[in-house]
Amino acid sequence: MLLSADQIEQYQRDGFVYPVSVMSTEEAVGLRGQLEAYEVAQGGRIPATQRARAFLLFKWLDDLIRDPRVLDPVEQLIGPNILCWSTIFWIKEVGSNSFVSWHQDNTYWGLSSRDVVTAWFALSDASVEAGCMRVLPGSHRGRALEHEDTYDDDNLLSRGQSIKDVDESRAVSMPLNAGEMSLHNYCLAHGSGPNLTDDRRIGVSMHFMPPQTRQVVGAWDCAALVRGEDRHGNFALTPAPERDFDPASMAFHEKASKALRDVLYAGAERNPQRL
Ligand SMILES: O=C(O)CCC(=O)C(=O)O
Repeated sequence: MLLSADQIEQYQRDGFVYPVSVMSTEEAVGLRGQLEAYEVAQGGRIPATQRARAFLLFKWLDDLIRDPRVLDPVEQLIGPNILCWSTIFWIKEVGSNSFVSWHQDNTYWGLSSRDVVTAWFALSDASVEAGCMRVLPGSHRGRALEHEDTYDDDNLLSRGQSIKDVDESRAVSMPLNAGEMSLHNYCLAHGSGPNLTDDRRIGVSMHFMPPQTRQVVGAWDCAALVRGEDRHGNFALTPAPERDFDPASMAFHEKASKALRDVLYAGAERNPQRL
């Protein structure tokens, strides 16, 4: 579904737009089922080392980052040539205290562009009670806010990075039903509270950027070319898995995950290996 002119204007002004319908609840439940079947088969929750860049591991996730229902609205925001830099699973278990502190992703990702879009796709209902994402409208247009690393055990972020002073009275919640996504600029301040429901809250974020973007922190980085062409060559292009745990893309995932950790933990005092 394409964004309306009003939605595009809202994204530019406020830094986010939601809900954007991607697929039916049934189809999203099917994707959740594939993730959970894998968890059952390997005897536990998805390991931290497979939270990021798992489009190199799961065919269904590689299909999702290339799905026109995801990319058509993204193209309206950043143009026809699109790289997917990473994906991250965000899972809040029932009864856990998992949360995401207020943060701006451009502070940690080492990317040169301000035009990076996060599509956060709901694999389960992400209601206010389930701890859906909250955003601070317009914060993507200002300066980078000061963060501190907290390393809080319940924080799903790599180093528990947290913006020091946030005026929460200005925050907007972005509840989603399974099968919907939100789109936000990665410079936007965002976070989320714990899941108070009796179902897991499962989302996957997909990070899209124009190919002229450069990695300015890491020595080597990679991305999937998901639409159009890349005339810049700033990122090694990732292979697309032909099936789940395709050996070629699995080997690439190992290298790609290490490169991501090198960027996310650059200058950090600790590395709690959350990704
Ligand atoms: O899943 C959440 O609640 C937060 C996700 C997030 O921080 C992100 O997608 O950048």
